[in-house]
Amino acid sequence: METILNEIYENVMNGDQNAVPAKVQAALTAGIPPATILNEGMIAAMNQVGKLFEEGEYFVPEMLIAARAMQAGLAVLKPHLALADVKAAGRVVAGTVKGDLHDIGKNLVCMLLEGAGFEVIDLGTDVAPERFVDVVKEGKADLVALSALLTTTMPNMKNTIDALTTAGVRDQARVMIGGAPITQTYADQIGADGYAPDASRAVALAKSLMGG
Ligand code: B12
Repeated sequence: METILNEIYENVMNGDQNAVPAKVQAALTAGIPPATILNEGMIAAMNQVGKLFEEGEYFVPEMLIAARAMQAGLAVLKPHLALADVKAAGRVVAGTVKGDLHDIGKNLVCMLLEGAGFEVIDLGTDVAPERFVDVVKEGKADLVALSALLTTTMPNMKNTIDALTTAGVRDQARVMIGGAPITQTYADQIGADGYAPDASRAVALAKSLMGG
């Protein structure tokens, strides 16, 4: 088990887009739990990539190819993260806020929410506040899930909440936020309804915000 997880870790770090899906499949076949593959193989590798970037050893291209390798692996993992036959638990509109292109964490949150029975409208990355407002106005979402990975784009979470308030629809949906630089303190500061540090706790949070 250790060996194959180490291989996944190395392959994500090195951005080996061809090796990662095959290794993830091999790990699943070997009976390693999907959450272990995700956390100990893939997310651990992305954290190391971030560290190397900070230390000046990796540059944007290396981050990008590591991200692509991770996404290739996630595609294999996805059906195994989702639970079958669960009924809709609520409707979520999700997106990475304006100015921010990071989507791996947001995609994972969406995958696990879907797996838990939520209906998810994923607006993608670089999403302007007005686009979230439109979906809420149309009555298509009970929850708004905002992701930000950059300290410079975090204020767009507050801008989105403010836009919901200005549009008079703030009370129609609960807002949950997350992403590496986000904290509970920040969530409280900007008037979000909840924060979660990872995708599985995002699901628990979403359920509790739905009153479940
Ligand atoms: C991959 C990556 C990239 C890729 C993104 C590809 C993609 N498709 O996403 C690329 C190469 C494009 C990129 C670009 C940049 N990046 Co970058 N990137 C990363 C890296 C290495 C990994 C991020 C990641 O995917 N992590 C894995 C996922 C699973 O974790 P996660 O996103 O945190 O999500 C989890 C939780 O946070 C939570 N969560 C996430 N969203 C939500 C939402 C809700 C509602 C909830 C409840 C929970 C939740 O659940 C998730 C699953 O557990 C991080 C380093 C790091 N440690 O974060 C740097 C990092 C975020 N990047 C950084 C920087 C500086 C940049 C650039 C500015 C670099 C540049 N000079 O151009 C650009 C900005 C581009 C832009 N406008 O967005 C810095 C940010 C520093 C800062 N303080 O702001 C970091 C921290 C690297 C570093 N250590 O310096 N990056």
